[in-house]
Amino acid sequence: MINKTVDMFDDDSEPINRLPKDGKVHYYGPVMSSSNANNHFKGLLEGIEWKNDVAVMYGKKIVTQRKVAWYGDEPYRYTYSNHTKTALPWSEALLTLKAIVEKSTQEIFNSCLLNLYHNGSEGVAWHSDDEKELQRGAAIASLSLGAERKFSFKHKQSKDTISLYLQPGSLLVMTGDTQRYWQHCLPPTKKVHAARINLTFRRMNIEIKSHSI
Ligand SMILES: [Mn+2]
Repeated sequence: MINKTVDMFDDDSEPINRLPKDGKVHYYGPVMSSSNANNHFKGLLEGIEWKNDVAVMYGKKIVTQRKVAWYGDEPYRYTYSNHTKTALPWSEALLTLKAIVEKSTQEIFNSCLLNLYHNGSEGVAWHSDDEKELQRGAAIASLSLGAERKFSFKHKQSKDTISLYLQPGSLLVMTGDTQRYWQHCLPPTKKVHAARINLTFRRMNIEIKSHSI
């Protein structure tokens, strides 16, 4: 554990902003007990409809080792890396986790993208969550379960880099201009041999939802 809890909150008992400029990243630390985090991790491993992710790199379609799933209030359609997904309806477990995240952040979310990283060899390259389906500037709340992993931000112009470690059961929230000015990544590492599940709660634009179901 890198950060002492006493240093994490300012006078309003809000977590401090981890970015020096052009956006806000608040790290809340764990928002549930470690046994709850562990139970949710095991439950999601079994209960989520995990699918291999498909990405297009250098014009080639590749299947990633990392698995993903997409849930929401409505069958929203979401496109990234030239691949479209339709949101599945919330499970009870996901609604429980959504309620915890909404209570901690005082924000409302209508969808959740889940990622399963089987071990440290799997990660995500530098990117911003700036897809057109997402409400611009809306909070994106990232709940981590399972193995602790390093998470990094890089400013698009200055290349300033900020890293932090995401503990099991912890919450990280990105708001404001963060996606516009910063990229983030989950760097692969040889040090981690266990799996991590990440849930990113988001706000989709309602008008883009699919009406087919
Ligand atoms: Mn992202």
